[in-house]
Amino acid sequence: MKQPVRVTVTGAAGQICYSLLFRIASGEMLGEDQPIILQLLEITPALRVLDAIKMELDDCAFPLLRDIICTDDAKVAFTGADYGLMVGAKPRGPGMERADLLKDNGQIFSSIGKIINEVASPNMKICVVGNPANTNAYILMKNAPKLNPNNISALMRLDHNRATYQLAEKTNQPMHTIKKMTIWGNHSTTQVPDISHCTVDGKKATDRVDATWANEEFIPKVAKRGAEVIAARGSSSAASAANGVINHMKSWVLGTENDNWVSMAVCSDGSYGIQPGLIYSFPITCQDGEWSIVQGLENSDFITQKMQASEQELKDEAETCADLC
Ligand code: NAX
Repeated sequence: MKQPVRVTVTGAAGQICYSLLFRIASGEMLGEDQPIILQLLEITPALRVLDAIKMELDDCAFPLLRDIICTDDAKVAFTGADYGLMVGAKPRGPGMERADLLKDNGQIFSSIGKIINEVASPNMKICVVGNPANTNAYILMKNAPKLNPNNISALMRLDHNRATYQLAEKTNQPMHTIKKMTIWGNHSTTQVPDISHCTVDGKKATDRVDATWANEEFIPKVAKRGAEVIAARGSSSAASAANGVINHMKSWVLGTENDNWVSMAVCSDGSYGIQPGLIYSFPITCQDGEWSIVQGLENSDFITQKMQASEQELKDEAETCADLC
């Protein structure tokens, strides 16, 4: 049996975590041979609810779960952590745009970044979920200079999975036959779901669907799916977001399939002309715990313009939160 790893999860008493924690503890994220210690962070008023979640985790008798630490002290939560899942933040409510959240949530990520810089291992792998996820990851990165920037990512896998479902439904093919889906950019309505390089059952997706559907229906449907769920549910996506986190971390740690890639927001190295240092979503392959941006894809002018618009939004968000960085 491997040595246990420490997984820190913030916002642990919230909606997403009510699904996420149980799936981590069951071994779905890091593998069925990987024992886990959960280090759960919440704000003080939510500690009572967090206790109840601990009781339920205990009552599952998960064989891999070695310990659960519940705390409102971020220093305790991040000490010794191997993985950090940053879910804790205010969720977007009905009629609220992500930009509205920037001020409140940016503050959380700036103070958590400073604490991580002080107590965490520079090798801790981080996935930021709390919105606006890319810019929160950017703020965290700027406040934690000891951390390797390549270990800081933001969640785009929910968008990637939403896009995969839409294409599978349109082509009437099973989900596993869809490969090489890409989401470029920001986790916002400027994101660029792109089927240009996709295959469906080994054939080019662009031969199976027409460009009007891809450009005028598919892109806005995926980009606005979060708002559609909020309108129907009264609160933001939870179980599907938790599933995205599980998929994101599993791909990163255990690797991607040979003939496929995933979408992750990572620190740009200038690939595809995107400003270095922005946390931008690219097509990504992973091996031995390291990610690489898929290189050499030819993008149409239509997609390139949209990629640049999403990049501009991230530049603007970075500008807005300059005082937090
Ligand atoms: P909830 O409000 O149910 O849970 C958030 C939890 O975070 C609460 O329990 C709250 O007490 C806690 N919290 C607040 N400040 C904290 C702090 N400083 N330290 C630790 N914990 C803190 O929201 P939930 O539905 O779980 O969503 C969490 C975040 O994920 C939101 O920002 C939401 O917008 C974002 N999402 C991101 C998605 C993505 O794909 N990147 C999709 C789903 C979701 O919209």
